[in-house]
Amino acid sequence: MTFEEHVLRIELLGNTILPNVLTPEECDEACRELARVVDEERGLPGSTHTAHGAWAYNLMNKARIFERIYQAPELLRLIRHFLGDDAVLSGAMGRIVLPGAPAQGLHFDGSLTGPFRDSAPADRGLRCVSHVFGLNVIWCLTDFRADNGATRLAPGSHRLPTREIPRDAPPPGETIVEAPRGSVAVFNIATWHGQSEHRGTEPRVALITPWRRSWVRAEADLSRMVSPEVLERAGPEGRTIFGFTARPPYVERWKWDAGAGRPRPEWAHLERDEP
Ligand SMILES: O=C(O)CCC(=O)C(=O)O
Repeated sequence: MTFEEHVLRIELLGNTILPNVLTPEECDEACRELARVVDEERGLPGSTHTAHGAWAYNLMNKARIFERIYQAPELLRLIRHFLGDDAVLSGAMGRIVLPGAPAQGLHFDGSLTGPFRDSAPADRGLRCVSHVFGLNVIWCLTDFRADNGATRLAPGSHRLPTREIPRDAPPPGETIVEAPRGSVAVFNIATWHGQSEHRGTEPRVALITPWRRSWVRAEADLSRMVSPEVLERAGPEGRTIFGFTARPPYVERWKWDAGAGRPRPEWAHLERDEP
């Protein structure tokens, strides 16, 4: 599929799938490292481990393989087409879904921190869907199949301003992402989606790395979490990817270097929040 076809799919359906973004060896390595992180964090106070699986967060700091999440040129091109060259990584998560896990309820993203938070009475319960505010990105580290907890999507739902999702039956046209490992599913965060029931026998493993426009609040402030070595390896784009350049100034504007997301060198003594 060409770049233009992926763009059209995201515009019309709300989603697309990029094949072969990771090699089988990279998928194996990412699965191993994610299992290690999950094991290390199991049992920590507040950890997300349940009988049905686990989440892990802030992965760019936890193994070199996870730095691949912002190093795939075809994915970055698509993200920046919809969200701008200053798009910000909004989370660097991993998720293991175990056999037997029930389906996750359909939902849309951005309702906690982002543009679809229900707040003002004057909104009359509607969300703004005229533009793309964010894209969710799901990296299939194992094959995604209809029976193993793959992500289900309601194509076209990204265009609906309503905040209500019908619960009595699957929405018409609901699809399940069926894709070989190494593929990446990209969808508008306004799309109704959720992980499907896992009726298979092996864990379903994914990285989940949403992106936001620079002026939309991210799910996590990665600029305060990224480790200095990881930031250094991300090169000149790193400060944009991790959201430094999206920061509002915390000193007077004329003392602020917007391109770096910190006070100008003359005002470096005012600097705060460096990782
Ligand atoms: O794990 C999945 O398939 C879906 C995860 C999800 O719904 C989300 O990241 O919002």
